[in-house]
Amino acid sequence: MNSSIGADNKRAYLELMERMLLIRTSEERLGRLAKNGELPGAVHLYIGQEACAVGACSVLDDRDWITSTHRGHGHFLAKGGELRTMFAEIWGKREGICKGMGGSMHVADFSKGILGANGIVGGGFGIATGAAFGAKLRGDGRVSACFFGDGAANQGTFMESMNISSAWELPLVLFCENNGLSEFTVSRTVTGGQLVDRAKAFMPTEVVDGNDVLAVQAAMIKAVERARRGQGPSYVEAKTYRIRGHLEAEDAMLGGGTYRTKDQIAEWQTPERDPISRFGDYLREAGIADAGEIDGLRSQVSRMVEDAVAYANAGTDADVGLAHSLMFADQEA
Ligand SMILES: Cc1ncc(C[n+]2csc(CCOP(=O)(O)OP(=O)(O)O)c2C)c(N)n1
Repeated sequence: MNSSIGADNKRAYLELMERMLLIRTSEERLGRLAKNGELPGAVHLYIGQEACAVGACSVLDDRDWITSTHRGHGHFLAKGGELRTMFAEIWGKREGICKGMGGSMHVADFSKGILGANGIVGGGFGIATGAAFGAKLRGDGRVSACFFGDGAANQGTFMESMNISSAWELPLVLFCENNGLSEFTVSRTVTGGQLVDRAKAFMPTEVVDGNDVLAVQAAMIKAVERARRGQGPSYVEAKTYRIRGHLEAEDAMLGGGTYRTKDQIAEWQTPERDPISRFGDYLREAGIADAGEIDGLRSQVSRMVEDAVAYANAGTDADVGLAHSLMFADQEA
């Protein structure tokens, strides 16, 4: 693994592990609940891509902005969003981070710099670029990071954001999670050339193993430092894979059709490729943490997830009347 924070910094390493486990465990729980019909609406799970959000967000602080995607739970948790209120949001409860009005695809917490998951593919480009422009105008040193998928890179707004962020030297990091899939389509069947080549025309680029949390972190450190120095945007592309379907109702939606084989999925589920098990191996082999400590994190995270399920179940259904009063920033709930 590519180590960038120094093996002596044990706490920082364990935090990376804890965050990835939190995302994995909470998403597996959501998957089971969705299967049992116990969640309102659809969920798009992030399982397999945890090292991207966690590695990237470990370099950002609360003041920095992120924009996310339809697959946004991992970004929300990696940036410091609270699990309980995220679950309550997914459950459609008033206790939710957006009062239950947004649901899974719109989890947001501005106090943590989380400008929101987004059901519009490519919708984050303009928002993240605008946040970066605001940071530049104010000179407040904030950085804006835009998470997007390889499918979103085929939206025109990708080009528009690269252009203006480059021309105006905005503190922006364009972070592409290239999992090779776009909804139910294999991306290469609808994508010309290499995505990184599009970005090279505008800014420094780096392509990393997106299942190696330390490699992601190392690339992000360079991109964020450059942005903070006022030198403009960077593009980071993390090669990864989505283990679950596009959404949890996928099998029913596809009606027996498929766009990938079980063997293709299994190729990414090996201990050497899975972002969590390989980081666990690294921690043990480097003498940073033993198996007992990692198991301790697993138990701690499982308790947090069960607590969040109970919190969300005990919540009150969203007040639909709020739909008319939450449109503008100066309106009170
Ligand atoms: C503007 C827009 N067009 C189409 C869709 C339907 N849609 C949902 S996800 C998706 C593909 C997204 O691909 P990618 O960005 O690679 O995300 P991933 O497949 O990794 O989740 C599409 C076309 C949408 N949500 N928004």
